[in-house]
Amino acid sequence: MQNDSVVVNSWNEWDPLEEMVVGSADNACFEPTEPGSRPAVRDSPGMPFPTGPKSKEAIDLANEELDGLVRLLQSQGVTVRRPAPHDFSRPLTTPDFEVENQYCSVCPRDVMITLGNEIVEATMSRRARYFEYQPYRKLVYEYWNADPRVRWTTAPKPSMADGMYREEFWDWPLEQRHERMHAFEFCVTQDEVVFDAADMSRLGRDVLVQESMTTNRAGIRWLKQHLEPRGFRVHTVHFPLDFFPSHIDCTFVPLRPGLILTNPERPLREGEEKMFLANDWELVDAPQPVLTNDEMPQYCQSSKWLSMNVLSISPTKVVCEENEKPLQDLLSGLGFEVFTVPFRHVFEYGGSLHCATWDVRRTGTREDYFPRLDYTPLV
Ligand code: DAV
Repeated sequence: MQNDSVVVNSWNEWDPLEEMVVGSADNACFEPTEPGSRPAVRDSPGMPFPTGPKSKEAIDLANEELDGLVRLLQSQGVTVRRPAPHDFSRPLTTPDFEVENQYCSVCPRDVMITLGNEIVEATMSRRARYFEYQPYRKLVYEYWNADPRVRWTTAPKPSMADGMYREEFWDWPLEQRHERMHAFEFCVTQDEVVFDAADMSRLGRDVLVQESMTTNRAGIRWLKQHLEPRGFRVHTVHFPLDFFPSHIDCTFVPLRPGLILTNPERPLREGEEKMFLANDWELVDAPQPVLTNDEMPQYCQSSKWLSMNVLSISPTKVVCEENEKPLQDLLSGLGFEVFTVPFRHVFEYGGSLHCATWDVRRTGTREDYFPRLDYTPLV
C-alpha cells in the first residue's frame, strides 16, 4: 500500500484489489416471508418455505466455499476481513413492523458499498435485513478511526411499515407483468427512500443504479443528491424483461474499462445503451449458465444468472464459479486470467462471488471512462 493511499479507496469494480470483506454463513437463517419477499421452495409450489436457522450442514458447506475464496484472495495478496458474529435468529420489533428472524451475513455487497473514500450503508428494502449493517460496524469503525480521510454515511432508514409495500405485486400474473414491464413498479412503493447497495455498479466517476424490487426512485434520488456534489454522475438503468429485478450484479457486470458482461435475457431499456456505445464500451453477452433455473439449489431465491456474478481481482484477473466452463472460456478469450472456486453451496444465501464480497480498497483513483456524455444533474 502506498503511504498516501486512503484506507478506504475503491472507485470501480476492477482496479487491483487490496482489501476485501468476504461474507460468512455463521448463524444464517432462512429469509422470512414478508411484504418485500415471498421465498418459495424451488419446484415445490405450495410447500411452506422453512423458517428459522439453517442447518449446520448447509452452513458448514457454504462456509467451506467462502473460506476457499478467502484463501484464493490471500494467495493473490489481498487482505481479507470477515463480518463479526451476529445472532440472526433474534426476532425484530420496531415501531413499524415485526419479523420473526433476520437473515445472514453472506452477502455484504447487498448492504455496504465503497464509493471512493466513502463507505455508504444502504437503507435496505426488507425487514429481515434492517439491521444487517451490524456485522460490519466493527470494521467500519476500524477504518474510520484509522484514517481521517475515510467518510462514512448511513442512508436514512425507511419505515418498512406495511404501507411501504405493494403486496399485490407478488400475485400479478405473467401477462400483467409483461404489460407493466416499462412502468418499473415493483413490491416497494415510491414514498420512502429505499435501496440495496447491490443495485449499484461503480465505473469511476459514473455510478449505475438499477431501478428494482429493492431500489426505488426515491432511493435513486437520494443517491444522486448525495453523490453528485461529490463529483459522481449517477445513471439510472432498467432491464424491462427482468420481472423480478434485484441487484445489478447478475445482469450488467463491468469487467475492465470498456467492457461489460451483459445478460442475454435482460437487455437494457432501449436508449440506455447509448452512453456505453458513445464512449466505446463493448457489451458482451454471457453464455447460458451451466445450471437451468430448475437445477438451482432448492432454497435459492436467485436465478441461474448467479453464473455471471464474477469477482474481479484486477483488470486482468477474474474469479468465476468452478463449474461455469462456458463463461470461463469466454473470459479467457477476452484476455482474462480466470481463477475458479467451487461456490454452489453459497447460492442458497442469495449470491455468488460478487455478492459475497465488499471491496474496501483497490488501487487507483477516480477516472472518467465516459468523456462523451450528456448528463443532467439533479440540481
Ligand atoms: O438474477 O437472480 C440475484 C442477485 C442476488 N443478490 C438474480 C439476482
